[in-house]
Amino acid sequence: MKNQTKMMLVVCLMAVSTPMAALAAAQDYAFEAVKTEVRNGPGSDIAVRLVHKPSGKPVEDAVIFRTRLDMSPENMEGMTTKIEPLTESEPGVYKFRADFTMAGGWALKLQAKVQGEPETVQGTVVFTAKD
Ligand SMILES: [Cu+2]
Repeated sequence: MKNQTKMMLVVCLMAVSTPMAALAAAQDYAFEAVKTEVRNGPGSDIAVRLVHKPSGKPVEDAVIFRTRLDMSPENMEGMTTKIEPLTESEPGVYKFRADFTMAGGWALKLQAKVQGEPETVQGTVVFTAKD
């Protein structure tokens, strides 16, 4: 009787936790700015760190397949600029070269594939371009 109760509990927990786990997976990762304040102007280097939140560890070898840099933090969502990826400088740190055209807040929106994670990992990192 006791074992059966335990079994039921395990089955119930699995039923409850499985969809949650699937949802949580991509959210277990966060992009953050290495340095929030960056130089305004063309050819400005910026860097983001990809972190696995539960372990706090940097995530290496992620494939960042889509980026968009726009001024949505300043209510200028339509104002975008060119950004090109540079090589991963240290494990989990991804560098880019951006052509900032205005001082102020810029949002870098990223989509990435992480090894062992079937879902697309998404993130937004806000930088402040200063003259
Ligand atoms: Cu602007």
